[in-house]
Amino acid sequence: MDMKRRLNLFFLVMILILPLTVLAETGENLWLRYLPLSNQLQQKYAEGISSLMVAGEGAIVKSAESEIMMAYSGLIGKPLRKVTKPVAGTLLIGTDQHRAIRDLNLSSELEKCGDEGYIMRSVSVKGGNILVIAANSNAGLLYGTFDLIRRMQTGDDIAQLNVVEVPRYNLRLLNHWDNLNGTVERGYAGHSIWWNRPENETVLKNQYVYYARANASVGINGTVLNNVNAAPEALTAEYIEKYARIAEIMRPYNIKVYMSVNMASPAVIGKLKNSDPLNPDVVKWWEEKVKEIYARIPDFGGFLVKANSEGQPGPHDYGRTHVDGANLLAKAIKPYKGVVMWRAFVYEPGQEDRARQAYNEFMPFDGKFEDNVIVQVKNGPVDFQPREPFSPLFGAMEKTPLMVEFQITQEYLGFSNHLAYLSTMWKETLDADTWCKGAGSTVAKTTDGTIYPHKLTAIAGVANIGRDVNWTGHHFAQSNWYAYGRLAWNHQLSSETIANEWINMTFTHDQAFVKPVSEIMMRSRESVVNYMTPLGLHHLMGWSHHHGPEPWTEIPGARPDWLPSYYHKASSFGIGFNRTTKGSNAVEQYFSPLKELYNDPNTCPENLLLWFHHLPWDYRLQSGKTLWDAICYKYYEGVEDVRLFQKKWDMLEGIIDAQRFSEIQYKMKVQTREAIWWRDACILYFQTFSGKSIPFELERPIHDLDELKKIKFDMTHHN
Ligand code: GCV
Repeated sequence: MDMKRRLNLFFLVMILILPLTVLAETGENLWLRYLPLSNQLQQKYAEGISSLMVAGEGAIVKSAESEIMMAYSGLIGKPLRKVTKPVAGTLLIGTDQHRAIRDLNLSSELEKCGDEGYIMRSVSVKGGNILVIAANSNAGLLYGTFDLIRRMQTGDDIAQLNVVEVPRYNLRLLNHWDNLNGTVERGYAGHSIWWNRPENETVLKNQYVYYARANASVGINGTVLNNVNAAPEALTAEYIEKYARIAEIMRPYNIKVYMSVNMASPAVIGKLKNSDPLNPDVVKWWEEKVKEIYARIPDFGGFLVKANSEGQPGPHDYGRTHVDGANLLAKAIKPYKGVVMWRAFVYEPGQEDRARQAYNEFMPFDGKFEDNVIVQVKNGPVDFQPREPFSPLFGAMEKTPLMVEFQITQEYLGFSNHLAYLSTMWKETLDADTWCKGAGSTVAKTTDGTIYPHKLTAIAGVANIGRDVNWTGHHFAQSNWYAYGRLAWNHQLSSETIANEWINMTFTHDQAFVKPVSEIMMRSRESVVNYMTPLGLHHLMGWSHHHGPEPWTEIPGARPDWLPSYYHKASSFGIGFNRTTKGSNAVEQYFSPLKELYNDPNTCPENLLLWFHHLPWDYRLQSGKTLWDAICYKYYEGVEDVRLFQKKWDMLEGIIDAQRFSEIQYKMKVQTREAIWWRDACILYFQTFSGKSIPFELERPIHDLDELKKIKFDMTHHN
């Protein structure tokens, strides 16, 4: 080929490829993309902030400084000049220990900010304004800086700010269910970012710094690096060293590391005779282990424990109690200011309603734990279902601090294949009224120190992060990581506000995109509930994979409380779990007037009806529909929703980059297909009990029940 033809070919290829690369985004930058803003915004912000003065020192302040420099030059398109004296247009970041901040007389307001809060305020000086971010600690400065960056990323006005922000919970943690062999329990975004990594240190460090920045940007200040189904080896010198290296990278972002521990560790790795919490050798072993950890990680956060649950060892193995186990660790770690998060996720197969068990097991221990123990309770009484009532432990345990555990990873909500924005689900729990001290005693207020003035307050979210390029498998699953952090910081934020922030930062400011996408997100969780488990149904999924529908499961030898039939109790009479006073009486664990409200099918919220009641197929709902018809309509509504989401999404082509657009488009196809799978499986199966026909105006199922029962779900495509 001659030179001219080669050149022509080269230009042709470039013309074809260039737009694709320009338009491609992998999602790896999360919501911290820092791409240039519109000219108008750039001009506006550059007028407000043109220089930076940092009155502080230390690694965390350095992180704040480098973040604002990076964000500014990316968003505004020019570097932020550093100055040593504030002048009009200066962004001044500092603590009260520095003169430049002291001179502003902010101390009475800083008193409200506590350890990690901050003030952000415009102050007039000669020739204009300066913008001040002030805090009592470097951590507060970091969070204030990220707040300012978020405002710029979302196009907010920053001209006359007067902000005081204080986090609602002291400990705002991610829980990684990552195994030391690199797999992730219920992880759908690839293998663990922490364990069994062949990459070199630099590659890992870059990834971990990005992780730390993303977490700090939403206020997350702690992370548990290994699975609650904990391998005893996590406590060996080898892993303590690995923990220490990660802690070094997290520290400049105010993130502490925590470890899940296995209660049999003294016997398994310490070679003691047993792991009995009252055995003096065991007590000594834990004391020495804690000493070893703190020698390497002076700011180590503490332990997370799953004991005597789903086969994990614990104090019951020796006839001891949860209190014995938790206090053993608490005493060992107290001199170092560490905490113990002891999980209340416990249940045993047997006659008793599983939804009652955690309450029954933990209530007798209220007030018996050491003051550095906090009991970690899943949001609902069973297990992270698409909809559950809140756990009755909230509000009931007064003398012991409780923390809510949410699941960010979508174990029961379609893995990383379904678009399900979970903020609305978490708000439902946080805003739920427990009535423990009369009206307005929300779950949030019972756990954040408002109603019960515990000093130790915390919240946890089971992470959805893996080695996938976009971190979370589905691009929209990033919004759940983001939303969890924002709610952990301030549970009063609305889900819509959070969604809009995230869309603006992650995709575009274009309202033609923001508005429909926000509507999709806000509706999405309810749609999943409708096509999986409407009207309070729960636990209808396959017993091992937890993904597709298997309401019919009968597995010889499997635990009866793991089978869907235990939960739906469908028969020719009707469907639902009777938890009223005439049934398992789980309603008694709630405060009045909730218990009475739940007990009566006429007052029970319709979306929890079959959680609390077993009702005949002909039972009439408020709408006048029979129960059977209402179930059908709900399943169909869920499917119609996701079809509509697909249509809305298709119309947005061209507004955002082609790569993320088409990857999301593909996932939406999968979601619709699976929603139909759920609908058909549940309706056709329940129909074998109800004997009724599907309402005439609804389309016919596209599957056959026998064919559905034969589907063998293959997990390999979903990890
Ligand atoms: C970490 C559910 C999940 C398990 C998980 C458990 C827990 O049962 O299916 O994978 O184990 O919850 O929260 O401990």
